[in-house]
Amino acid sequence: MGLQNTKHSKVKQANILMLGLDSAGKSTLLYKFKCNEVFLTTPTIGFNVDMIETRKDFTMTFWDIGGQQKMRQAWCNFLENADGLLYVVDSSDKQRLEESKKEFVLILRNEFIKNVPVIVLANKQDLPGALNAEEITRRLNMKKYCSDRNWYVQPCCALTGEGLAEALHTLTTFAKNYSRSKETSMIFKEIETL
Ligand code: G3D
Ligand code: MG
Repeated sequence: MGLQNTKHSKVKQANILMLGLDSAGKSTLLYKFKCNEVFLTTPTIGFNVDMIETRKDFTMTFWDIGGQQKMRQAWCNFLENADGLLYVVDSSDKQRLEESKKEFVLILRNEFIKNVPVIVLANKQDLPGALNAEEITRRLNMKKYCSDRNWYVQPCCALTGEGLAEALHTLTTFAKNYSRSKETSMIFKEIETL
């Protein structure tokens, strides 16, 4: 009976965590998702939260967490209820890509985020010398570090909005599937305790 119910239940909400080094473009992306406009951003102290309906009856809550060195220690506090991770990279900042990878790998190793789907946004594609999605995939070693989950690397530009519709579409699909499987496994656990 319980299982039959899950088959028909609809996942309506997902929590999406936005992480990445400071200045990668997280807050600009969030504004663009929400309003399709470019806002002047100031470095995020703490975090921003916004809810966006990406499909009919499906809302995603985006948590945009500050990426400065001090804030990174607090990233792990936000991982527990995430249904998706949006990791933002400044594709033109080759100097800090290794640092970004180091932080990314640290998050992926966290038990709370095990199996949670990942979209990497290879942002700032408009800037000269920006690395393309294939190169970002290779440099972050996605195949190795994300082998236990759904993942995708989307090239984009937060200023023009290029690539953002595709990113939201893929993220919605991944997050819905993840939330559904989480719900099913919770129901199995409940049945086991009966
Ligand atoms: P963060 O929230 O990850 O720290 P922000 O990053 O969203 O505050 O963006 C940092 C700077 O990068 C901002 O410029 C913003 O306009 C710029 N930026 C964000 N996305 C893009 C992009 O796709 N292309 C280009 N060229 N710039 C982008 P300022 O000058 O305000 O620091
Ligand atoms: Mg910010």
